[in-house]
Amino acid sequence: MENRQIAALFEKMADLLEFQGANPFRVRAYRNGARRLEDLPDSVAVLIQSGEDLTKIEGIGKDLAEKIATLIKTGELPQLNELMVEVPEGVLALLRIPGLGPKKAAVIYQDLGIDSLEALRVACQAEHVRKLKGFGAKTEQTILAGIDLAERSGERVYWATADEAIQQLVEYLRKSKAVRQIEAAGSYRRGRETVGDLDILVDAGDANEVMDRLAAYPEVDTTIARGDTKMSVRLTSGLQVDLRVVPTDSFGAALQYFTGSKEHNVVLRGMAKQRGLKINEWGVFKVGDDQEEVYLAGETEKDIYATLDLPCYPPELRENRGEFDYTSVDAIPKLIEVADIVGDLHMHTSASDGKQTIREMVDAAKARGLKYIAITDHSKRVSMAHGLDSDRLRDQWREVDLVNDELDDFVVLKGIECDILEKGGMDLPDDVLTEADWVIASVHYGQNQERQQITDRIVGAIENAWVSIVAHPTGRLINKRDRYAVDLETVMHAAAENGKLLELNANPARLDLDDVHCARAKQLGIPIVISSDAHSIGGLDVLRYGVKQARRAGLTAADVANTKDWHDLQHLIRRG
Ligand code: DGT
Ligand code: CA
Ligand code: CA
Ligand code: ZN
Repeated sequence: MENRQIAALFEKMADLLEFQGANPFRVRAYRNGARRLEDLPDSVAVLIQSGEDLTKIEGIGKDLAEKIATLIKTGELPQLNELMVEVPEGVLALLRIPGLGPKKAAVIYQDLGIDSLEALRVACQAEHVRKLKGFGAKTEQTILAGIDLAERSGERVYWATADEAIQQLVEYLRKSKAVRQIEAAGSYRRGRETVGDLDILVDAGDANEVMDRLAAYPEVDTTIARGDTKMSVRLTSGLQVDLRVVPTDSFGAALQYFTGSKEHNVVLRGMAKQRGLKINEWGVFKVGDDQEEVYLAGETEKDIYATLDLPCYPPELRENRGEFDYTSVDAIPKLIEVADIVGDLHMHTSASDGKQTIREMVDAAKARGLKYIAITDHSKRVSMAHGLDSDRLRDQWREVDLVNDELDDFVVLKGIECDILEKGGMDLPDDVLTEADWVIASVHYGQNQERQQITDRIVGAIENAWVSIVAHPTGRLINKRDRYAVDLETVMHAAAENGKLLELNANPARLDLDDVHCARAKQLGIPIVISSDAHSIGGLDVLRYGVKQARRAGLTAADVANTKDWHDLQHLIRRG
C-alpha cells in the first residue's frame, strides 16, 4: 500500500469523525498524519518492513503508527469500516458543500434521512431544509447554490489549467480603475500541481467597484456569496474564485495570509505569539498589556516576515516542509527559474507519435531560446505510436546529421525513448544504444506489475551501460492514473550509484517526479532533467510547469542538468 493511499484513508477517517462530532484534536491528528504521509519520500510499507519505528516521524504518534501497520498488513482499517457502516458514503459528499459544516450536515442526515447531494437538492427545492432547527430560508438558498459546486469540487484542476484561468481574470480585473495592486494567492501561487480554487487579492479603495467588475466577467456562471470585502463566484468551467479586496495597509498581510499554506501560517502565527505579536490577514500587531493592538506592518509580505526576523520565503516553499530552517535571505536556496533552462532532452517527431519534423522542432526550440534538443522518438515496442526499430532509428540519425550541418550555435542530439520491456531489458540492442548521444529509458507496458518486478525492471535499465536517464519514473497521471508500485527509493539509489539521471516530466498531467521525490533526489545527489516530452511545437511550452514543481522541491539551477550546456551535462552521466 502506497503512502498516498494510506493518507486518503486517514482523510476519510477525519471526515467521518468530524461528521460524528468527534474530538477536534482527534480529527486533526488524522489530517496531520495524512499530510505527513504525502510529504514522506520513503514508503512507510518499506520502512515497516525494515523494522523502522514510524513514531519517529513527526506527526505520527503511536496510534497512527499502529493503524498504518494494520493497513499495510491487512489492507483494511477496522475503525474505518465501523465508521463507514455508521455513516453512509453519500453523506461525505454533503461535507463538500461550502458553508455546510459537519454539525449541520449531521442534522440534515438525522432529521431528513438525506444521504446524497441529489436528495438534498430535492429537499431544498421542496423547502424542507429551512424548517430544520438552526436553518432558515437563507441557509437553504446557500446550500442549494453550493450543491452544484460540491458535485464538481472533488476535482482539483491542474496548475496549468488554473494558470490560464487566472491570467485572463487578473488581466480583466486589472482594468478596473479602482485596482491599485492585484495578485493571485493560494495554492496557485505556491505552485501546487493541482489547485482547488483560485484566490485573488486586490488592493483597492472601492471594493464594490471591483466586485461589480468581477460579477460582470463573462466567464462567471454564478455568484456564490458577496459581502463588503469578499466575494466568491463560480466560473463556467466549474472553478471557484475567491476575491478579497483590502486596503493598501493590509495588502501584504492579506497576500501572505491567503497564499498560505495553512500549515505554514500556523507556524508563523505561533512564532508571532511567542513575541507577543498577533498576525492575521490585516497585519502584524503588537498586543499591549491592556489588550490594545498597535499596527506594526502589513503593506508588503517582506514587512510581515521582517517583524519576525524571517526572510520572505518564495511561495513555493511555504508548506512547512523545512523552510523555517532558513532564517536569512542568503540561506534560502536560489530556486531555479525558467530562463535557466537551456536544453530540452525529451521530444517526439512525426517519425513516431509526434506531429512535427526534426527541423520544425529545432526551429521552435531555437525560437524559445534553447541551445540544444534531443530527438527521442519511441522505440519499436510502442507499435501503436509507430515506434522505431534499429534501422529506422539509424535512418533518423542520418537526418539529424544533415540538420546539424545546417545549424550554428545549436545542437540536435541523437536520442531515443527506449522502452523497458515487460520481462526486463531494453527494447533495442546495445549496439544501437551505444551510438546514441542520449538514451531515455521508459516504462509504457506492464505498468501494473507488482513492486518487486517493476522495480527490478527500472533498476535493470539504470544498470544498462548506455542508458542516460529514466523518464517519468512513477508513471502517474494526475487525477487519472496511479503511479506504478515501483520502489522509488531503490530506483534512486541505483541512479546515484550508476551515475544516471532522473526526469521531471513537465507535462502538467504528469509532473513526474513530483516535488517530494525531486527533493529526495537532490539529497542523494541525483541531477534532475526537466523535459517537455513535446509531441508538437506547442508541447515545448510546458517546461515552465516543470520548473514550478522543481522550485517546490527546493531545486536550484545547479540541481537541474539541462541548465548546463550539452558539453558540461555529459560529465554528469556515467555512460559506457
Ligand atoms: P486549494 O484551494 O485547496 O488548492 O488550497 P489553498 O491553499 O489555496 O487553500 P484555500 O483556498 O482554502 O485558502 C487559501 C489560503 O488561505 C490558504 O492557503 C491559507 C489561508 N487559509 C485559509 N483558511 C485558513 C485557516 O483556517 N487558517 C489559516 N491559518 N489560514 C487559512
Ligand atoms: Ca485556493
Ligand atoms: Ca479559496
Ligand atoms: Zn516521450
